[in-house]
Amino acid sequence: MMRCSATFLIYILIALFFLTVLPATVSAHAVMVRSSPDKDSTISQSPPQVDIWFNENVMSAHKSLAVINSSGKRVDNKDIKQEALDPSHIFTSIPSLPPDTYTVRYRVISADTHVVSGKFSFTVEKPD
Ligand SMILES: [Cu+2]
Repeated sequence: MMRCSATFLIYILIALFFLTVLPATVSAHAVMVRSSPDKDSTISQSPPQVDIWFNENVMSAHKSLAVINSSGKRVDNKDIKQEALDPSHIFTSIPSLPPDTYTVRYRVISADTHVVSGKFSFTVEKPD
């Protein structure tokens, strides 16, 4: 009986190890750290492209980045690229954007195979 419960205790400890220690090391998926235009920024001129940088390299497969205007219409050139020498950087070109608030939606696959998606906005203001 003693022996049985000691074995049981070891199983509990092993289970606790996998539940607590392992996820901390495995779930280190990519996080957006910077963008251009900046998140929530207001700019006076339409930028030539929209850039996103992650804290680590992301996979080249299944990446997406869309720029959507306030009416819900997609306005980017649908030519997403990834920087060859820095795979943490994805970008897409855009036409000259009229004043409006735009939402950037992205979706990439982390090095740990987890899907990471998110969105942020920027505003192109009317020139005075
Ligand atoms: Cu992950």
